[in-house]
Amino acid sequence: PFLASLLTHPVFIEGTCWTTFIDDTPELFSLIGSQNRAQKLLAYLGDLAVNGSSIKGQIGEPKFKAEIAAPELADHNGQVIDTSYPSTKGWRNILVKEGPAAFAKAVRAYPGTLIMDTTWRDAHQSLLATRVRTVDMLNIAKETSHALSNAWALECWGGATFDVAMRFLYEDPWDRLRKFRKMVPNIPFQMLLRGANGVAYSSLPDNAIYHFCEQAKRAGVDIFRVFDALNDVDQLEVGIKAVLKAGGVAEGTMCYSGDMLNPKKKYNFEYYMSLAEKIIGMGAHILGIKDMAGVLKPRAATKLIGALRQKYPDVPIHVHTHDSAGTGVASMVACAQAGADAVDAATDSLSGMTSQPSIGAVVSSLEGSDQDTGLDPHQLRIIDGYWAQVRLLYSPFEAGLTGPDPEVYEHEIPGGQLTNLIFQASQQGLGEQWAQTKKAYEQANDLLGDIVKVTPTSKVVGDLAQFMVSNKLSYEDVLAKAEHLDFPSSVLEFFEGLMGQPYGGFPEPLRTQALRGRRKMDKRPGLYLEPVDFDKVRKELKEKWGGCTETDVASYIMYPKVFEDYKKWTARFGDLSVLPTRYFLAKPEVGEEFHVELEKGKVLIIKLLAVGPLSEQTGQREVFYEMNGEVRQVTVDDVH
Ligand code: 3PY
Ligand code: ZN
Repeated sequence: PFLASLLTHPVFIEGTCWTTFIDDTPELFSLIGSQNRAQKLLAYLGDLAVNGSSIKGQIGEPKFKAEIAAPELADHNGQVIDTSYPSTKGWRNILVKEGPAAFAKAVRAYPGTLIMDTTWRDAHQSLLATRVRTVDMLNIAKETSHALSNAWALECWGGATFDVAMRFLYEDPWDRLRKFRKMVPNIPFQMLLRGANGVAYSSLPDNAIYHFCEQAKRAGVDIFRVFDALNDVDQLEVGIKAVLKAGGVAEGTMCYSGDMLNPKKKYNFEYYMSLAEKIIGMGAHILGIKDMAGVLKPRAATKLIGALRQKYPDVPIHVHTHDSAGTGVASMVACAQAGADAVDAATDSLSGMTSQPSIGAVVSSLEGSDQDTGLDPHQLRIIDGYWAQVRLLYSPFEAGLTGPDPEVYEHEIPGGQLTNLIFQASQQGLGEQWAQTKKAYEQANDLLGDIVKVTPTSKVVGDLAQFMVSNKLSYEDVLAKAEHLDFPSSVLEFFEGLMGQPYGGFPEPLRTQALRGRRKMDKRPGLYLEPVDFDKVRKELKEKWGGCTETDVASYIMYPKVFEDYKKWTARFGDLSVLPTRYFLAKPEVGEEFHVELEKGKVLIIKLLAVGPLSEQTGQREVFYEMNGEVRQVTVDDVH
């Protein structure tokens, strides 16, 4: 069947590019060896039944064990909406037909404020350690394509999701993106690109960024939010140019830090206005403002967005925030009223605190005003009913957030990192430790020169803060003992210039004392890096894994070790992205039946029958499953 499908496939007949054909048509390959896939799946299920979950960061089992069904979508009059097919209405139509400049013009001309829904990326990155799996988004994708058809975009890719998909969920991020695209053809997809770092934690050679953006555009990304963690315009420019070359919509973004209205703070109104001018000058289609910590208060938002709106009447403005302090809705409403074209929000059940503000709250706040979002709150609530259940399914990854933290105005910890640090502190017994970490973070930031903090520079500040807490070092101690301290490697990399140049320069003499003779780069790191030899990478991957696609090449260049581990895992257990999350994270009850759709029309009905006793000789156990009516046995090493 594989050969027949291949030989009759129109792209094959036309004889167009082979490598991208493989990337774009993975379903052909899934026809091979479903028997083999079932066996590998059984190996995973057996291991899970004996040894428990090996997913990093998981504590306990999901709270929610029932099946989660996609809800029936209906409009505010109760009229049922047919979701057997995705919607065909949406802003992506303009983009596809007329290109990025026409899209920018159309959204600028739209009288209301558009919403970007971040549920599929930043919301779960900020609340659930980025652990939400492809299948749980696909299961609500068609309904989402209808309910959010007037959305600016779905943010669904990039940032930490690329790394985490491979590293912890054993999923191919490109496969995720292609599947989303098929289910949601109408709403633009947005990704987060860390400028010259791509989706990695430090700079890559420029040609790697160009190659990555080309692949991402081809696989389904429409809008690229490009930022640099130090607002270093040279670093930003690499990303913006790569997006423009790939034909994507470039959302050139400035990261908002501090408090623009506080005269004692470093980043003032003039700083942002001048940065915006440079970003727009680079040819960005959209101006993004990224408030990664949620410190853009409503009054500052009104002043900044108002001034930008006046100065750049033709450039769409898109604002991102986090709700850490609890002021997210007020700030997004202020942005909308001051002239922003789009603001970010997340489905209610995955909103608030370190995530984005609630979509229901933002939409309702703007409803009926000149800034109406054109979204139906009723439909949004139906979609959220699904997410409320999914959140419980991911309860093993909850950080234990209990309420807003207005202290964020002091410590300025970005949303995603705040969750992470709270989680780490709670593992060590919260209380005193957490209060100290927050204080140390503030001091570490001052020591480093009050830098913009977002991946990867936020990690530098976080690492220095933890270093200070664990070594009981005060601000003054660090300055006095700098020449003798073994600073965390991320701090040294920052001082070397590997993350770009901070505004106002590096703090001296701390930089020189910490580096002790290590190199100091004073230009963007990409200028010091050898370009990637793509043919060499392709050859290496082919030799090692018997074949490779162009997106494998991109994954490997971004994360060589993570990619290799992912390949080893899938060689052992197969592609588990199809396994429902409940059975990916925990074993079923004995006798509980569940279904796995290996590929369209190929469903396995599975039941755990028994876990056998431990063999003293081999240290193994036999696990018995029923698969489509046949008893299957798997031998598993008991690692306890
Ligand atoms: C990322 O880079 O992953 C971020 O979400 C930054 O805010
Ligand atoms: Zn964010």
